[in-house]
Amino acid sequence: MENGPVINRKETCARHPNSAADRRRDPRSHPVSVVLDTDMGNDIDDALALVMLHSLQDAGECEILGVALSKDSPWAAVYTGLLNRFCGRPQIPLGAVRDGPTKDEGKFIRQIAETLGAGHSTKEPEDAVVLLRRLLASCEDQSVVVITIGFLTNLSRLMDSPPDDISPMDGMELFSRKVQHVCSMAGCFRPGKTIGGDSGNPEYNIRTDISAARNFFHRFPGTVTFSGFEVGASILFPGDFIEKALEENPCDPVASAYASFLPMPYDRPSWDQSVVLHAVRPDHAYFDVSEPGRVNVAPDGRTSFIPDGHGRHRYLILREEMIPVIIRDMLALCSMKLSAGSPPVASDASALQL
Ligand SMILES: [Ca+2]
Repeated sequence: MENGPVINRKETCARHPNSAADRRRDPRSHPVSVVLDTDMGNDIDDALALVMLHSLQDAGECEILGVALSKDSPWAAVYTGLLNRFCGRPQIPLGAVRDGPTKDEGKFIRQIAETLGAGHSTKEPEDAVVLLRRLLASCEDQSVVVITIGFLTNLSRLMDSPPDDISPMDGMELFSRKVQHVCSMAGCFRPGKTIGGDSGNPEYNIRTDISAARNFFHRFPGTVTFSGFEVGASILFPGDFIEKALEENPCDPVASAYASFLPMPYDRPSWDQSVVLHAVRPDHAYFDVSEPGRVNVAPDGRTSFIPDGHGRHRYLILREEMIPVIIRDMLALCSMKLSAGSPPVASDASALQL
């Protein structure tokens, strides 16, 4: 894994002021600077979301500054490094949670990494909070969009981090100063409804680390757009697309992971892909956006939205007629990589090591 310093990030960000107005004028000239925080390995949508970010970067619409992992398995970093290499960007810095939730290996991160020749590395990935501090410290103010598609463990710890050699700012100041916007797949905002098939339990990304979610969402003073459970649950990624991708390239690490996650063929909700689409393409109007307000995370992890004209939170609203448009664009982005990546081979295993 590449853990070296991010060189000249300030210059890069300075060239791309990255404001919403700039992007409206020419989105390709002002790519969105993205930091992704993911629980890679718990569900397959994280892998597809990261593939889409790579395609959006190919199209000049974003730049992936780094990826923080909230799943506490060493295979999460191994698999993510494999995916990044497959997509042509092995140099993307990775950071891993320490003593985090969900330590199991899940159903694809170890299996696919081993099958495709990416062995377990003896080199421990950088701490996710250190990576996040380093990335943010090197960027211009209000230039970063953070996309979180897992638990809030890393972001909560980042906010609580003290000044250090990386930055004289504590985590709260650093995050508030550098981050323009947070887009989060978390919570449930379907009035009067419970989470499908979950008997009204709190949404997974919240309930897996409730204290982190409460700490981050209640204290972060910046703007957050939530993509609730109900949004991605209504957008089904078609399993037949994966079957075709596997026919073209049996070594595709994402299609292979999809087939390893559940018995094929199956369609899967697009929770994490949805928030990526909105974060990088907010002007495409894939979704409606709620009025401003405040999201409250109850001690049991249930989320509620309190309208407030001065609030910094909003949530996405899915109109049924947009579902085919979203699926079309999601597949177009996935197609750029799933049938065109460079297949890793066992003889090249050393290049896949972290
Ligand atoms: Ca996820």
